[in-house]
Amino acid sequence: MLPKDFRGYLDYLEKNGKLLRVKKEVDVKHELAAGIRKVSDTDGPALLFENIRDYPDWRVAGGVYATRKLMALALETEPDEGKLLQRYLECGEKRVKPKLVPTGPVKEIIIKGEDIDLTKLPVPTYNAKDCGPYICAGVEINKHPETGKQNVSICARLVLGKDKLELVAPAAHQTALIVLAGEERGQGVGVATVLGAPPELTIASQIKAPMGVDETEIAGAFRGEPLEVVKCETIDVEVPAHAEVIIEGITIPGERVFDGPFGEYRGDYHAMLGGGKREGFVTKITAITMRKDPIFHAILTGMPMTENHWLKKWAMASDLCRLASKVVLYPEDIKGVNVTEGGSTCNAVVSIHKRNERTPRDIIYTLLSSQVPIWNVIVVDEDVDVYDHLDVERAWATRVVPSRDIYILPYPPETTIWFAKRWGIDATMPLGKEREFHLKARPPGVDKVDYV
Ligand SMILES: [Mn+2]
Repeated sequence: MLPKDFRGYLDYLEKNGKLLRVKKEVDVKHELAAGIRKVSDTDGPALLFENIRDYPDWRVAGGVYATRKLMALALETEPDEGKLLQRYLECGEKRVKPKLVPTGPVKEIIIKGEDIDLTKLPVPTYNAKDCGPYICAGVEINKHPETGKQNVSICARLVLGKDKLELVAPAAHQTALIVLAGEERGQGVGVATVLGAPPELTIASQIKAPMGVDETEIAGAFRGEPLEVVKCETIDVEVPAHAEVIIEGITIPGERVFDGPFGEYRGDYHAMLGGGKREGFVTKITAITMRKDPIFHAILTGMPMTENHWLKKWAMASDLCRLASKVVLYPEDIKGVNVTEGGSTCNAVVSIHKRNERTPRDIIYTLLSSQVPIWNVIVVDEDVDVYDHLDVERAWATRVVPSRDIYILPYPPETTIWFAKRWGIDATMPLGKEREFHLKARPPGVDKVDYV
């Protein structure tokens, strides 16, 4: 079982040779992010920055989930695509309720009222054109004002001043629905931002569980025992007792801010409303609680692959696998699902055992119409390895008749370009006699060659 707290987890990474302590002084503006970018591109290790310019009391961890191997350590499995997906498929269905404890290390320091000052936190500015410092590794926990059910997600949060944070929650996301449900009643909604969360909570936050499911229960499933939680000081939310920092805040009903540019997971600065700007909610910070020698957590996004993409990859693939399984008569006909690394988590490949010609179309429409934010789906036959980019490309290069096999979903009226990018490719072989012409040509007996 993994250590209970984030710093214990960093020690565990160090013991496994996957953590580098950085003694060199770095600036929160661009320099932290540059280090995380480098290890994201060179297969690790994770970084613990111990010397942050102007923030002597802080350390900053980054790149903690920046590679497949680091993800495998956090998920307690091997860095094998199939095994990683299997962990998500299993744990995503299980629920282990959190355990409320009276207090925990995250309450060692409690800051309230006039003493709250977000500028005292080492919040990084990441990509070159970003408009300001963003908290990106915060796991956001809030409660639906009607049902009282908690929701867990990760939202980008631009620092707007000493005691104000933006909350970026796109309209269709559960967090936005919860904030809007509060506004309908004229109420703010309490939002806790967890920094240095136990790994299983960060991982579980990326699963698109149905509205009303508290993802701290999925975190418990990944952990194999309940997540220990404490009550917040100023809002009705329960947060991990062993986190590094909790920022408590309340949304201000009706108040909005436009942010951007911000380097997003698609690898560009485009915001959802276009023009490089997007609308976000605003929260007033009501308390900050933290450990005595706190570790700030930074997560980089931008060009794939970063930890943002790794954290989403199998969470999304497992959600898509469940959806695709419902399209076919035999769930085992879904042979593989991959959210591809070059696609910035916008593209998926699904391999199937095809029994009739309409199944690829049905899978394409189902997945593209779901809550999982993907733009393109390629369906391939079971002889294609969804994790092998060469194999997938060969399938769509050789098995597709464009006028027949490309599906473009209609552009919904009165929407942004975001929702227009929905299309799919049926790259499966036609059933029947033609099939033999498309089989992979290989000489027999390659496995018996013993002279080389
Ligand atoms: Mn949710």
